[in-house]
Amino acid sequence: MTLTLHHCHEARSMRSLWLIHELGLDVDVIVHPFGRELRDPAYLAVHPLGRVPALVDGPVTLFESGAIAEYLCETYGRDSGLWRAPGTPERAEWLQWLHYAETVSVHVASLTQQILVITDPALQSATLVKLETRRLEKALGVVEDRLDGRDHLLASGFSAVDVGVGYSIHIARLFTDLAAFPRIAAYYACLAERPAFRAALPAPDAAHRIYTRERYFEPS
Ligand SMILES: N[C@@H](CCC(=O)N[C@@H](CS)C(=O)NCC(=O)O)C(=O)O
Repeated sequence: MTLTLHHCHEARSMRSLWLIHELGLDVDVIVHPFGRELRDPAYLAVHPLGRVPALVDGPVTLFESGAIAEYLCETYGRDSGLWRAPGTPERAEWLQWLHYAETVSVHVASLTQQILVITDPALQSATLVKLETRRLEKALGVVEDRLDGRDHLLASGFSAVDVGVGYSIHIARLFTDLAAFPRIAAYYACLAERPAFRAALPAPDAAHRIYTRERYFEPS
């Protein structure tokens, strides 16, 4: 069965796409422009809020990137090394870090909205940008601490949680300087070399990219 993934370039659906590539699964990717088109009634029948990702696997339609990661690992990745099964020693940590990815992403999403989606400077809030940047940096600090003495979030090595959090870092680095997080910077550099990560990136000349600049903050 071929999966169908509803995707916007470098949106949270990149998590699902990267994981699908790590698992070596076939996928039809439907790329949506990031905007009003997502509210098309046909797409609202797939995702009731008109957001991405949404995954269709035969009779199963799923939204929420964390749920999609659990579903893909449980359904297709039991022997992939990316999953930690219930009852195994790292299961609780695996769940925690899989969903911690969203704790990082909510701040990135808020910054995306303030800086890229709200285009009228009169409507942007410098206070909110400062606050969300600080909250993002706090959330990254937890990952930085976790990487003390480890190459990956779990002691046993690369898993789906590195895909989830790795995607969050991929976008977070557009809004804050990873130089302040040397372990994260080294971790991200390794993740970014993975063929599955690279396969999930848009082509440089792709239409409908959300992020077109190298960074959206002033380097200090
Ligand atoms: N918690 C959800 C968040 C989904 C979400 O908000 N996706 C964003 C892209 S990163 C989206 O589709 N935004 C479109 C919009 O809000 O109009 C998940 O992890 O799947």
